[in-house]
Amino acid sequence: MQESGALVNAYVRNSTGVLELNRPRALNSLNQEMIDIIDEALKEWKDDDAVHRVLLTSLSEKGFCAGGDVRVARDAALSGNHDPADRFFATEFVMNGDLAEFPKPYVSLIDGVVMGGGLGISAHGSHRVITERAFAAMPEMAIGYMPDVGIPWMFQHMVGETGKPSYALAVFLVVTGWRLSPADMLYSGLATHFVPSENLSDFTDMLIAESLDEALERFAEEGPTDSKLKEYAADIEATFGYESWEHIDRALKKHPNQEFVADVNKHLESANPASVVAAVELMHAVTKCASIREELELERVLGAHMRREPNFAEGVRAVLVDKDRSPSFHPATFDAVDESIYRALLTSVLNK
Ligand code: QUE
Repeated sequence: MQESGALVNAYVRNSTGVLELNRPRALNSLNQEMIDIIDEALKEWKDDDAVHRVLLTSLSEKGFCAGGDVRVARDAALSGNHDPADRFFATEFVMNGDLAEFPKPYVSLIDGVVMGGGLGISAHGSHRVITERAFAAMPEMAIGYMPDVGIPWMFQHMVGETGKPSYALAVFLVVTGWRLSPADMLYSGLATHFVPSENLSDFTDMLIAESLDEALERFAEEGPTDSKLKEYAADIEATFGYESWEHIDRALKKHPNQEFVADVNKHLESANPASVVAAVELMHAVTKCASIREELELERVLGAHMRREPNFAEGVRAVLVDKDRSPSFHPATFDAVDESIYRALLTSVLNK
C-alpha cells in the first residue's frame, strides 16, 4: 500500500494493519504527510473484514513520537500565513477523533518518549503497551501553546489503578508538563499493559502470527509500581481540582505539603503563564463536552488563537530552534494574564 521510504509505513500482515513511524531524525514528530497516511489507513481498515486489529510502532531507536512538527507551525506564524498550520491541526484533530472511535483493537508499542501529538496517535486506542524505557509528557506550556490532540478529554476519562477518572490529575498533568514514568503511566491508566523491551519483538511477532490476546497472555507483566503520581495523589486532588488557575493557585498557596508545592513551582518555571491560564480554562470547558469530537472543536478554535499570539513563536524558538530555554513570555507573571479572552472564546464554541 505504501512505498518504502514513506514517513509512515502502512501495510497489512496476516490480519494486522501495521503502522510504522519512520521519521527518526525528527523523533517521529508528525507532519501533514504522516497525519494523512495514518488517517487514510484507519478509514480503510475500519471496514475491512480482513483486518482484525491495528499495531502502531516506531522504527526509531530513540523513541516513539515527540509530538507535532511545531517548528513548521512557528514558521507559518512568523510569515503571517497561518493556513497550512490551521489545516495541519484541523486534520490532525479529525484523525485523533477517528482513532478514538476506531471500532477494533488498536495497539501502540511505546518503547521511549511519547509527547503531545504522539499521545494523540496512541492514547485514544484500546491498548497502550509500554516498556521500562517509556516516558510521556504534555510539554506544551513550555512552548507557549496549549494541550491538544484530544488529550484534555482522554486524561479526564482515563481510569488507572484508582478505578475512577480524576479531573484534578488531568489538570495537574497538562499544567506541569509532568514527565510520567512507566509506573506513573500504569498508575494513571495512560498505559494499559507492560512488556519488557527485551520481549517486544517477540511480542510483536506473536501478535501478528497468532493473536493480541495470546501475545499479551505470554508477554505482559505487572510492571513497575513506584509511581510518584500515586504518592502525590492526595496533594493533587486537594489543589488541582478547580475550574480556574486562580483557584488552583490559591489552593497551592494554602496547601500544607510544601514539598509538593515546591515541585509544582519548579515545573512551572519554564511555563508560559498565559498558556497555563488558558489550559485550565480549556480543561474546565472540556467537562461540559458530551464527546471527544466536541472537545476537539474547542481545541481547534483555541489553538488557532494561541498560535497567533507571539508567545507561541517565542516558546518554540526557545525550546526547539535556539534551544536556549530562556523564552521571554508576555505577560511574564500569572497575575497579569487576562483569562476572560480564553473563557469567552471557549464559551462561544460550547454555545454553538
Ligand atoms: C512541546 C512540544 C514539542 C516538543 C517540545 C515541547 C513538540 C515536538 C518536539 C520535538 C522534539 C524533538 C524533535 C522534534 C520535535 O518537542 O511538539 O523534531 O527532534 O514535536 O516542549 O509540543
